[in-house]
Amino acid sequence: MNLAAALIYWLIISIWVAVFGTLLTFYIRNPRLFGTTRLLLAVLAIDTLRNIVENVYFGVYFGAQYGLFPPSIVVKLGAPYLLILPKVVNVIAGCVVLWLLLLRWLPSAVREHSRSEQTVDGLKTLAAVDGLTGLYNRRHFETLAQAEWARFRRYLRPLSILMIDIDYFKTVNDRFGHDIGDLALKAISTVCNSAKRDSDIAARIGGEEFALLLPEANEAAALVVAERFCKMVREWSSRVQDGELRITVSIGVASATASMSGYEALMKKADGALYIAKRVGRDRVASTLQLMEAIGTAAE
Ligand code: GH3
Ligand code: MG
Ligand code: MG
Repeated sequence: MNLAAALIYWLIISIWVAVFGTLLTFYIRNPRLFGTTRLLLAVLAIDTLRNIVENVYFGVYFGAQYGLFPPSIVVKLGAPYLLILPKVVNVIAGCVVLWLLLLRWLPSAVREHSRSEQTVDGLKTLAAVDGLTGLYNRRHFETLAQAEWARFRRYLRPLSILMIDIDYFKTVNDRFGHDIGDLALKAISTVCNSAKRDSDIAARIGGEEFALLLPEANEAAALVVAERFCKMVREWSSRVQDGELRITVSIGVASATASMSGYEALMKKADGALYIAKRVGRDRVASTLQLMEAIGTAAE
């Protein structure tokens, strides 16, 4: 029975050595994988060593008492000043473990967590934004448009869209070069941001195509925004390259109606209006409302 008690110490030692060895092997093979877990491993290593020291001490002591080792060891290790040694080691290890956990691991774990949250935010922004203009890209615009469409369906609040296309942009690139073309794209994105309210959603949805989604705006209000947009582009264009670079935009405007199947139908209707604006001369705004009014006037 006593021998069994002595052997238990050695069993505990072998378990701890196995745990410690496995952790060390994992760490040596994948050191970069661990992050702040390294500090937790250090804590575990210290605790393991403390356990091994204590159990080796008492393993040898009781082993000698029950005939596993020479009896002289009992006298040596049984000396009171030595018996206290494993306990002192315990206290020191406990203090180091607490210091590591509270003052090193906890702050760096918090730091690592907020860093990874920032990385995720950065990646999300990168996936949603167009690199050249900083406006939303088409994919993200459609996600937001879908949400606005759902709001429109539920509360039947006004919702309008502007489809904006730069006129003869290919010629601009051909005449002035791609860099000036890019400059014009950035200028249009600035106009997008200036012309819109905070709750409006602006995006670059194609090469030289932009969209502005206007929640809480009916077609008449959207037409006002569109006209202002055209004017701002003209004004910008007259200020650059001594007025040589003539940049204008055509804009198609449409508003959501209950009979539409989804935001795609709204975009399609605005695309139709944009097509009309292009056909009748560019540098202008067109909407189905205007078209209906024109037809009405012609019929009178
Ligand atoms: P329209 O008035 O009928 O719209 O004529 P357009 O020339 O504007 O239209 P088209 O579709 O023929 O040409 C679009 C041009 O936009 C062609 C392409 O070179 C240019 N473009 C697309 N993306 C970029 C870009 O990122 N930078 C620059 N500089 N040009 C671009
Ligand atoms: Mg186009
Ligand atoms: Mg164009």
